[in-house]
Amino acid sequence: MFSFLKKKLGFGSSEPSPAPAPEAAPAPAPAFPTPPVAVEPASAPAPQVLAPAPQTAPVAPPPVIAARPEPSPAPSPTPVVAAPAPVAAPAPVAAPVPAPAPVVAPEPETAPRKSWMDKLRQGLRKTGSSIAQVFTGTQIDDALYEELEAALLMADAGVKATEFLLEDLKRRVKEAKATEPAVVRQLLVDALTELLQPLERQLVIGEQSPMVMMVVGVNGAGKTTSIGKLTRHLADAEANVLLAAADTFRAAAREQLAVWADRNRVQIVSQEGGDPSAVTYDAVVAGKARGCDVVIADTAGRLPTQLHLMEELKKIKRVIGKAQETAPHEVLLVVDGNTGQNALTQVKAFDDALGLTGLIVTKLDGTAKGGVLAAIARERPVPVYFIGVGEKLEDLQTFDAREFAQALLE
Ligand SMILES: Nc1nc2c(ncn2[C@@H]2O[C@H](COP(=O)(O)OP(=O)(O)OP(=O)(O)O)[C@@H](O)[C@H]2O)c(=O)[nH]1
Ligand SMILES: [Mg+2]
Repeated sequence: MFSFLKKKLGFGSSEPSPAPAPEAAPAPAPAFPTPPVAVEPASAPAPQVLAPAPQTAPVAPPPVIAARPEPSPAPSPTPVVAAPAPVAAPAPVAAPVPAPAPVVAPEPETAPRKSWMDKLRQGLRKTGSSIAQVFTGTQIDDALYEELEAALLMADAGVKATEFLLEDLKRRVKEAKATEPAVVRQLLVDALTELLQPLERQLVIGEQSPMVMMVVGVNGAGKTTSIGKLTRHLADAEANVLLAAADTFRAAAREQLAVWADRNRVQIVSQEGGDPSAVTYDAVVAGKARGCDVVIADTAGRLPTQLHLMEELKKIKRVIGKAQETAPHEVLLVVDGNTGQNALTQVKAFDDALGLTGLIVTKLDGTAKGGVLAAIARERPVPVYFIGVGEKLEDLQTFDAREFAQALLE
C-alpha cells in the first residue's frame, strides 16, 4: 500500500532500495507492507519512487530500527508522560527486534487495492454518475458543455475549478480533434488528473528525530481515527511512534486515542484535564528523550470561526517549537469529504491560521462531493497525504490523482 519516504538514518534502509513500496500501481498491491523504505525527495509525485513491486507478506524486513527505545527508564522529563505498554523487552542493541508479529497482519492479501478503489468509486459514483452521464450522448456540442458545467458544480468542484476544467477540456478536445463524447470523458480525466497532480505528496519521515506532526480539524472530521490508522502503518514500517493526547477537551477523546495506542503498541502521553499545549510539549520532549521517530498530536475538533479555539491551536504550535526548534514539521488538517465546498473554506481558514503542510480527506466512501478536491487544487493547493474511504485500517490510502479522477468520472 503506501510507504513513507524515510530519509537519513535511524530506520529503514536509507539508500534507495531497489524494490520498495508499491504505489500508484494498478496492480493488486498488498495491503500495507512496505518495509524497505524508499528514499527520494518528497516533492515529486510519488510514482517514480515507487515500483509496484508486488510485496509479499508484511514481514518486517531487515530489522532496521535498533532496539526500540525503552519508554519507562528513559529520563522522562515530566510526570505527565504516561508510558503505556510498549511491547516486549528491549533487546540491548541492534537486535532484530522481534518484529511485532501480530501487529502486521493486514487483512486479505489479495484484493486490498481493488477493494478500496471500489469503495472510493462507490462513494464518488453519486457524483460521478451524473458527470459520466454527460458523455452518454452522441454529440459534442454546447449542450454537452453546459451539462458538464452543471455536473461539476453539483460535485462541488466550485466555480473557479469548473471554469478552468471546461476551458482546459475544450482545448484538449480541439487538439485531439475528438468527435466522440466518450473520448471527451477520457480527456476530462486527463485534465482533472493534471489539475490534481500537485496535491500528490508523500509523507516523509526520518529527516527529523522526532518528526512532529500536529493534526487539526473540525469536530468529527476523522482526526483520531486517521491518526490511529496512520500510527498502525508507521508502526508496521518500524517507526517508533509516540502519540500526544492533546484533545483534553473530552475524556472520551483521550480514551479513544489510548485504545489506538494500545492496539498499535505505541506510547502515549496524556493528562487528565490538562492543557493541550502542555501535553503536547511534554510529548515532544519525551519523544526526543526516547529517540522516537514520530510524535503525533491529536487535537480537539473546532470550527475555524471559534477564534479563541484557533488561538489555542496556534499556541500548541508555538509550544511545540519551544520543545523542538524545527517542529512541528507537519501540520495536517483532516477534512470530511462530505462537506463539499465547506471543506475548501476549512482548508483556507486553518491554513491562514496555522500554515498547513498537508491534508487528510476522509469519508470519501460516502460522498457526492468529491469534486471539492478540484476546488482545493485550484484555490488552495495544500497537498493531500492520505484519503480515507472507510473505517478500516486499509481504508486509509495515499492520494493518487489519476485514480481519483478516474473514480470520480467513471
Ligand atoms: N465512512 C467513514 N467513516 C470515517 C472515516 N474516517 C473516520 N470515520 C468515522 O468518523 C467518525 C468520527 O471520527 P473521529 O476520528 O472520532 O473524528 P475526530 O475528528 O477525531 O472527532 P473529534 O475529536 O470529536 O473532533 C467515527 O465514527 C469514524 O469511524 C472514513 O474515511 N470513512
Ligand atoms: Mg478526535
